Amino acid sequence: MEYQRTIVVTGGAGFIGSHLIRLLLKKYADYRIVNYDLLTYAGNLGNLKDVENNSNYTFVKGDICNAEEVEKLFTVYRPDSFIHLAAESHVDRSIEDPLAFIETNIKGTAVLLNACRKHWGNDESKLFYHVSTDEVFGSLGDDGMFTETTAYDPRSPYSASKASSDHLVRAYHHTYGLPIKISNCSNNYGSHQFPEKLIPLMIQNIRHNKPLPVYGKGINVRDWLWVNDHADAIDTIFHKGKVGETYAIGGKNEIRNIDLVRKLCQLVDQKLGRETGSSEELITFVTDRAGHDMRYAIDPQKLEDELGWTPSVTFEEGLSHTIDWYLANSDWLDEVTSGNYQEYYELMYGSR
Ligand code: NAD
Ligand code: TDX
Repeated sequence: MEYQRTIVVTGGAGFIGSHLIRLLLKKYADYRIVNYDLLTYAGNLGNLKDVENNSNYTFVKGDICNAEEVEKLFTVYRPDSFIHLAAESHVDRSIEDPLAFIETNIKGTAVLLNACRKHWGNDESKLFYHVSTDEVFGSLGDDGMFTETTAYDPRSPYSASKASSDHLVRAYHHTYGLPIKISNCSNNYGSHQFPEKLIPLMIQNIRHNKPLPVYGKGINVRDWLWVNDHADAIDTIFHKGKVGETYAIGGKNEIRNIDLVRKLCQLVDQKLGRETGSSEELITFVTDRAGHDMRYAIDPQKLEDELGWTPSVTFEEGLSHTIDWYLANSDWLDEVTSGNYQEYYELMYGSR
């Protein structure tokens, strides 16, 4: 079959990547989607079981840091676009092991950019779409929101590595004319998220009546977006966004961590038929994250005004779907929290 486009999604076996691939396969029957993923602890092909036999979907196991493997990808599939999500994505891990983040997030992005530059030059029918985070902008006080023009001020090894990768992507556009787009999104939540991140970790611990570790006083604020709405925004920007531009993605949905954890306790209790809010007794305030950013908030006005994107669900709806998924897929949760996860948990929380 002649495909209209061949898109390589890097990190497609991860949380956001698997949702994006599902959306692209559903909407674009004439696209070939190549999922290029190293299957680290965060990658899980089980996230894509429902689409793995789709004729226009291919999985290739490979490392974005390996230039020879990336070259082979070009020889075999001749992609016209990359949507680049592969990364080390967890802030706490970046505090333990910063070099892994520099290797994957900076070098890996540079290897991909170099290959795209070599094969595409400045051909405007091609596209390198880089998926990034609002954490590159640093930390907000009580007021204000991040926009596309906010100055970079990354403060964790994770966000510094993502900021560096964003700069490289812009540098390849400016210097070599490589067609690029970048988006910076706020915190995502939804199904298939590895339970090192706040929401699935809390759901898993509530299920098992384990302590709920809230960092510091729990007053840090995050701005949450349902992962399917992020995938939809990426699709919108990929197709309608302007080359060379950046788009901020967020759902205008700020909440303090402690309020979110209490909400999760209430909802999970209700859904499990327990006394509502009884799990709040499990909340345990633990030593704060080093360098913990206080507040993130994204202003998505450019994306809404110029490209007509808006989130499809409220936080209440998204959170309810999300909890339902984890409770209905407790095997998934128990499987990904067996093995190495136990060591990770002990390292992060054992003596906290
Ligand atoms: P994730 O940790 O769930 O998935 C990362 C994926 O990348 C995994 O499948 C992993 O196997 C793969 N990977 C890691 N190293 C690789 C390598 N060297 N080569 C090939 N594949 C490799 O991450 P996520 O939460 O889905 O985030 C995806 C992207 O979106 C990241 O770039 C992240 O910075 C960005 N982002 C995430 C959020 C969020 O809230 N999760 C918000 C904004 C932006
Ligand atoms: O056990 C916990 N207790 C706790 O209080 C964990 C895991 C987190 N927290 C706090 C830290 C943060 O203030 O909850 C908040 C959310 O933490 P994470 O889920 O680790 O997300 P965050 O650090 O905000 O980063 C996320 O959003 C931006 C993603 O991990 C990044 O990949 C993304 O770029």
